[in-house]
Amino acid sequence: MQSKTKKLLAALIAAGIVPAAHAADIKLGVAEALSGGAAQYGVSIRNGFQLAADEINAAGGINGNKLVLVVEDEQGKKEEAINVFKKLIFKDNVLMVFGPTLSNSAQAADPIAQAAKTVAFGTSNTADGITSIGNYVFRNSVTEADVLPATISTVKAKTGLKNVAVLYGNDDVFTKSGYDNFKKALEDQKIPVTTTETFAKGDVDFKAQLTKIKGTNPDAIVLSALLAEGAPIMVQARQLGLNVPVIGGNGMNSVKIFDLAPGGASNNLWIGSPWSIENKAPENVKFIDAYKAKFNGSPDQFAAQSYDAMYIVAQALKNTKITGELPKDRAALRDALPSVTWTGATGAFKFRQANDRAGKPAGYDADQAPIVSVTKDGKYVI
Ligand code: LEU
Repeated sequence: MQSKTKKLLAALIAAGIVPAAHAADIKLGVAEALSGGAAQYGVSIRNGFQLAADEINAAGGINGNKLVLVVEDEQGKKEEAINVFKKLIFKDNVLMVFGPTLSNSAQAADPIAQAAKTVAFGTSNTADGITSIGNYVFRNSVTEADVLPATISTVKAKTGLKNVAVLYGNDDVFTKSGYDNFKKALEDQKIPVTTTETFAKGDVDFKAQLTKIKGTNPDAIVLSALLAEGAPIMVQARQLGLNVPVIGGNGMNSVKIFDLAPGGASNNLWIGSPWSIENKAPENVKFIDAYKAKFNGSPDQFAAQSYDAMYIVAQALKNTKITGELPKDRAALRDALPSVTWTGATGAFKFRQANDRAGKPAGYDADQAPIVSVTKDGKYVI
C-alpha cells in the first residue's frame, strides 16, 4: 500500500469511518474439491469451515480480528490443487491453507506449502505419508493406519467372520494406502483373504470383479474406495446377491451413501471414525444443531473435522502475535499449532508428531481413537 493511502486509511480508522478490524483481517485459504466426484466430501468440508469461522467472528474474532476465508475449488485433481495452493499462497497471501480434500492431491500440493513455509492443514487426508512431507503439514483426520485395525477387529468380533475378499482402487493415493493398511491388519489378525481385486478411478461397471469375489464365497468384502466408485460397487454387489458385510475405509463414511446406494443397498457397511452423529456430547450436539440450521441438512464426519480444525487454528492464533509480516506470521502460526488441544464435535483432540521417511520429525497427525459403526436403514449406528 502507498504511504499516502496508508495514512488515509489510518485517519479513516481513527475517525471510526472504517472499522479497525478490517485493517487486520486474518486471511485463511480453503482449497477443497467443490466440483467433480470428490465434491461429495468437499462441500461438507467447506460448510464446516464456514460455520466455525462465522461462530468465531460472531464471538469477537481472534483478539478482535476477523477471520476471512478465501475459498477455492481444487476439483479433486492434483494439478488443480497445485494451482490453487500457488494462488492462495503467492497471490492472495493467505496466512495458511486448509485442504486439499484428497490425499492424492495433498501429496502433490503440500510440498508447495512446505517450501513456502506456510501451514497446509488437511482435515480429510487419511493416507500414509502425508505429514512426512514436512513440518508445515498438519492434519486432524485420523489415518487409515490408525482406524482400519479397529474396524477389522470390531467386525470380526461382532459377525464372527472367518475370511474376506478385498477390493480396492489401485490408482489413488488414499485407496491404495487403505489397501496397504487393510492388508496389514488382516495379516496381523490372521484373517485369510479369498481374493484381491482392483478397479480404477472413473470405472462404472464392477460386475467382473464382484462375480469373481462371489465365486470365492467370502464372509465379508473389504473395500478401499471413494464414494464415486464405492457407492456403485455396493449397489452392484447387492444386485449380484452379495449381501455380506462391506468393511470400508474413510471414503465410505458419508451420509451420501444412503442416496447413492438406495433401497437397502447401503446396509451392512462398517466404518471407523472418531465422529458419530449419535455422540451426544454437548460440543457435538451444538455443532449438529448449528449445521442443520445453517445448511438445511445433516452434517457428516468431514464437516465435523473441518469445523474442529477451524477452532484448532483459532486457538493457535489466539496465542500468536500477528505482526503483518507474512513470513513471520506464517512461522508463528506453525509454531503455535502443535501444542493446541481442543474438545470439539469429534471429541478431545491433540496432535501427534509424525516423522519423515528418514525418521526425522516432520508434520503432525491426529491423536484420536476411532469408533466403529454400521449402516442400518439409512443411518450409521454404533
Ligand atoms: N480420506 C480421503 C483421502 O485421504 C478423502 C476423504 C474425503 C474421503 O483421500
